Amino acid sequence: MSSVTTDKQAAALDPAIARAIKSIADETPEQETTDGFHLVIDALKLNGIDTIFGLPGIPITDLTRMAQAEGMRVISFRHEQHAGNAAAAAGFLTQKPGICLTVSAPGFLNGLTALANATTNCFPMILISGSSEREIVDLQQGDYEEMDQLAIAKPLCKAAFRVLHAQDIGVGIARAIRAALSGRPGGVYLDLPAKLFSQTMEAKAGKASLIKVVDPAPRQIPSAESVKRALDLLKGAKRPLILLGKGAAYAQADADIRALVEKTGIPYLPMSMAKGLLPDTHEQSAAAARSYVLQEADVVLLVGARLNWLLSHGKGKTWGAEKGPKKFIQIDIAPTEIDSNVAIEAPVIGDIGSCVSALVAGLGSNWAKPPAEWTGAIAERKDKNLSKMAQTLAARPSPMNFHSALSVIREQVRQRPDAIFVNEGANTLDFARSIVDMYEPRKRLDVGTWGIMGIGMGFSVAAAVITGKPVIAVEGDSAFGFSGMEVETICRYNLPVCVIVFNNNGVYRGTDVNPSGTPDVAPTVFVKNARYDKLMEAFGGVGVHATTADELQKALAEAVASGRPTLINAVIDETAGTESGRITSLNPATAKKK
Ligand code: ADP
Ligand code: TPW
Repeated sequence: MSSVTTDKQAAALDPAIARAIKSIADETPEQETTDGFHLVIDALKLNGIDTIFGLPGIPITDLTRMAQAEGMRVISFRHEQHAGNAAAAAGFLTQKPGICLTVSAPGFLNGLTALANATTNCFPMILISGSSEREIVDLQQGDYEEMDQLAIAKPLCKAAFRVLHAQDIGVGIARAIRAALSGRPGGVYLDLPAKLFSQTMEAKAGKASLIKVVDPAPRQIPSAESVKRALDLLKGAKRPLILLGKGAAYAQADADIRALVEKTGIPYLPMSMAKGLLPDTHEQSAAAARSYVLQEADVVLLVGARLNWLLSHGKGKTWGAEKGPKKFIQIDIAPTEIDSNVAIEAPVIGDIGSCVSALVAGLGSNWAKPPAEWTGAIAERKDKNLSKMAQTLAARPSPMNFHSALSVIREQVRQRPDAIFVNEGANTLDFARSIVDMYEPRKRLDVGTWGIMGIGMGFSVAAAVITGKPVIAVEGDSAFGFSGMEVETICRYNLPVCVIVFNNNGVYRGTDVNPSGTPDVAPTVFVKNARYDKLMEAFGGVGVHATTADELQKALAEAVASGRPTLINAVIDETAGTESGRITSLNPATAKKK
């Protein structure tokens, strides 16, 4: 328990804070007291949270200083959205809520996109923002950075709380942790008005007011009937398929999932952030025959994956609708997810670990693996597609295209399967997802459910800070621009992050022309031949300008081996991409033409 009267701590602080602390202490000389600042820090530490991602300013600058003095890791960003994204990624990787700390109104709003995105992705995080005085905000009297933050945050996250009294900080943080982690994980907003931080209370009572959250994500055992229903359906399938989503990656039930796949012998498809739960080179992976298995499967077992737009809502041509309806089994912790898009024949509600192990236990010794006709047909398509892909990857065009650049990165990831792979862009994302194999769980972080640009540097910082492993961030040049300034953060903390910018001079491509003839360039076009590598050099990192696959390979290998912050400006043919990558059909103009 920290206390405002501890001399050692006071000495570690800025002299101004130390003076303030001393004056508070002088007022109550006999009693050891604590304050709002320390209660927040102690409550987080009590719950095993040792890292804060944030950006200082009134009223939380001192909180970041004190947290550091109290032994917490404080990672300070250049923009709150990236601190928020880092917190979300930390939540996904660790099953502990990632903490993002911001100032009021504008800082809060900057963090809010990340909070909403975390909630959409089912990642646990807590956005803690300082806020103005309630009395002034509620009467709209124009306080410094006035905003009713709690009201604004509420519809965009899983839960939102405000703490007004120091003695309630323990409860506030406990509720935030529980809300973020229990059931379907998500983002939580915690509003801490400036006045709260300087409130004092007796240290012993303060300590007693804190709560160590017990079992914040309790196992949720599926009902025996639901497991039986699912197994019966799976047993009767002629062309079964398992679909693994990022919920399965989050759940850290890796051994159970592997057992389910291998004992059933059922082919599986990983969604992008579930890649590596089993190595992408696994013989049961049907990723290289994706369209075939989605169309042909008769029974599909979804494990922590939603039938949202990323899976064409479970219907239509992608799912071979003309060949008759499919039957779905869905494992999810959120009962209301079931039937959200199509009828689910066999819902299995519970945590993935419990559900999957119950299914495995129910397989019995005489489980019949899927018919060879099905697995053989998949293998045939896979072989054909993989050998076609191998040919494309072997080509060395000049300038580089997405494939030749990614073939080099694919090889590096094969050599360092423990590296974290961060990925955003349109073509850069779509091609990397299918070309770069992942070998270990939770090594791929990307644009997620929204397909949002701007996660790149925040996710990279979190991945490096949390795991200490090399990070390889493969970024479209547009995508990189959303968080590019955080290369300074990467340099400041000397993180082992290698950013590779696929520079094709624009959004999707660099070839659009302004049809009007006025001097402005087209909306999708950037400054040609930009040198993103110089940005990393500006902060003391390594910048490399790579125009060939060999140059890219050498620079990447050096970056991974040295662990030095590196940015490789990989020059990609500006004609190589397609509009919106693989989701061209979602563009209104394209859709109308169809
Ligand atoms: P993807 O985009 O990879 O298809 P989604 O984000 O759509 O994955 O789906 C993840 C699903 O996993 C969500 O419906 C969520 O409720 C579920 N989920 C998350 N964690 C768990 C867990 N521990 N146990 C069961 N389901 C979970
Ligand atoms: C927050 C819309 C989707 S993909 C993309 C944008 C702007 C960039 C594509 O160009 P990039 O990649 O990165 O150069 P590439 O490989 O095709 O050359 N704002 C937000 N999120 C999204 N998704 C967009 C805009 C978009």
